[in-house]
Amino acid sequence: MRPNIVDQVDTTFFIIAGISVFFLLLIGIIMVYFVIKYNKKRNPIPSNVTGNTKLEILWTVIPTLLALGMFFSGYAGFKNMRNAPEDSFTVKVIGRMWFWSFEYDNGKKSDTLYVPLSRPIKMEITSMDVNHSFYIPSFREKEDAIPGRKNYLWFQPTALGSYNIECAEYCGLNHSAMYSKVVVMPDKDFEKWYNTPNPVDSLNTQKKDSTLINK
Ligand SMILES: [Cu+2]
Repeated sequence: MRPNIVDQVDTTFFIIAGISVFFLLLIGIIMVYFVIKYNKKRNPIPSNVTGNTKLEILWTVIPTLLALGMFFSGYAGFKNMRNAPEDSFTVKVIGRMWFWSFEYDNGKKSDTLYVPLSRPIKMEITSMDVNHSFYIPSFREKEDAIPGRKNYLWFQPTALGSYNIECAEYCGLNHSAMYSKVVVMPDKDFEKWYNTPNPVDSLNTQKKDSTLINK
């Protein structure tokens, strides 16, 4: 069983945020204390400090270990996120100005990402025009959609429902309206949807809509 990507991303976030807040307080408080303790009035003749080897080793080694810890925590999540399990259900994700579309192995297409609850979902991400970024905040996943290149992400749905998809890379006029949804369905409902032929091209309708917005 693979570790949960959401947990991995959140853990890394809290480790980094926790260390940052700790040092913000530690350094801030010590700084204020020293400003008061060593002000000119109390120390008319400043002492001549030339160096402290022990202290310098300490403030090199500790931050190095902390930074390595942050890196490995982030890298573990990154590696998991980019390597989909073998038995994943694959969907092609295509970014265009300014909407997302999804293509399935059986030729099914949609402008909403429908997925079954029980399968890991592998996304093959590309773009037809400019750079976009495929972002699902609830799943803590984001990946660039680049013309002529395939990028990969995967996720394991854990709850039924509908989650926002956004474009996270400025891609022109209607970038801010480049939204879609992931809909996690019960397996049976998904089977039914998957095996129903496409309705009269829903993508064409959406293309017309986005042309209207541009006028
Ligand atoms: Cu975009």
